[in-house]
Amino acid sequence: MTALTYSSPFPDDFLFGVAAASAQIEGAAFVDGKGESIWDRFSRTPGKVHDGDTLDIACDHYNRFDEDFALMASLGYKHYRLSIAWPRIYPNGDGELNQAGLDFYHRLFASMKKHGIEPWVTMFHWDLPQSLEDRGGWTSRVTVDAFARYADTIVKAFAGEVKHWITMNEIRCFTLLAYGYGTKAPGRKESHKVVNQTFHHALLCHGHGVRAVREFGGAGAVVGLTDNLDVCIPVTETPEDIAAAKAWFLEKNAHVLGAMHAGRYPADYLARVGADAPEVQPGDFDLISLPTDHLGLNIYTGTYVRAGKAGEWEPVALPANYPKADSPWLHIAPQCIYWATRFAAECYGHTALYITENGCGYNDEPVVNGEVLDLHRRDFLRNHLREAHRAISDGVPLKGYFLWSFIDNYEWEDGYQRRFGIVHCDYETLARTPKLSARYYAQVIKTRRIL
Ligand code: GBH
Repeated sequence: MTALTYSSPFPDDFLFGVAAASAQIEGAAFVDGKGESIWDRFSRTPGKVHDGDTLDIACDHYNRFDEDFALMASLGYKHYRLSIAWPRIYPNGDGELNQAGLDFYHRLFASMKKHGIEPWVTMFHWDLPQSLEDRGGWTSRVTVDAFARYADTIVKAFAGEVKHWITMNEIRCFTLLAYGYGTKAPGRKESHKVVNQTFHHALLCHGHGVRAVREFGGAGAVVGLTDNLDVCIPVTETPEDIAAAKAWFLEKNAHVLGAMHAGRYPADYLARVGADAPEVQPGDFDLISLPTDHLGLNIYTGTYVRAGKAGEWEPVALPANYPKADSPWLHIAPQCIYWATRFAAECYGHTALYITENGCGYNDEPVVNGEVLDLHRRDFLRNHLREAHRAISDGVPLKGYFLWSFIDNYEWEDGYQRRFGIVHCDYETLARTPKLSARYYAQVIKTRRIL
């Protein structure tokens, strides 16, 4: 009798990875010439971040990356998504180049290579140089010009070490949440018009990132955006609810993915925002709509949608006791993986999708006898991988999955309290302890099956 396994294997070309970001793990916030970032400033502004936690030390990855990559390799994790800290490269955003910043990442990539780990590099994961914020930040085209130069610099510098590029991480988080709601750095509350303009500038930077890789990335370099698109799940998998959910999806994602795909702002988006539409200069959309090689999706949760009485979509509110992780926004709805990837492929015609983040944050996870028994995270991972597997079986061109996060880290305004890692970080001793979920993931990667 052949042994029964739960799932058929993931396809041979499907890759499993882990993710993190510079500001959240590196520490060394003012070392080797690094400039101040908006998060360095924001975290020191009273009342903005849980417990006033700063990024000064974080996981001290800056000094411990070799040890971290050895641990990654020992667990069989061969793909790692990281980001480059813009203020290490250009401490003031533009102006003088900091060679020590480039040297740090050369050392880091050399260590990854030594340990057989492939880098997937995000150019911008929210740590904007404070000097640019002082000159308008994402509301200003000064930031676009500065980013273009930064992108050119890092792609030229690392073309020999990096083949997989991601331009921006989650546009709406550093635009809408940062300049509209004010919950993320720099914590501003601007008008709809200004916020729409920040989206436009972020899209332009994405375009410059693509351009830079085409010009300087060398043979075999690939590039795409990572978006945290608005995700929905049809309440019932009937043609009516699926059609309603798809209409919701198209509307909610019109200003980022819709615009990139169409090469202009979609008419229904422009009709909705009216006089608050962003100002667009000639040539902007030539950059924004440059063809990309892949699309990264950060998927954590989703909104349930059904067909309304008149046939259009209708969101269904979650009951108060709907299950969630300790992050209040993180309602656990594994089908988000299936529907986000399927709709992204269907609506925008992408041929290579990656889940560039998926994971869950919980607070209390003590190390007991050398173990962290995070069964909630193991279940989360398993249930979301099942939906990824299902998407692939249904023909969705999903090519990889990066788990957020390799290690507990600085969870932005939630500070160090909220732990997303599959490796535990003791913030007193900086000791690393792989959790049960890390060992589970290692077995999945090794067998290429959901165990
Ligand atoms: C990602 O953001 C980030 O890329 C990563 O750095 C982060 O650590 C990780 O996920 C875990 O949070 O204010 O009610 O609109 C996650 C996506 C979307 C989560 C917006 C917080 C705010 C909810 N984020 N959400 S609300």
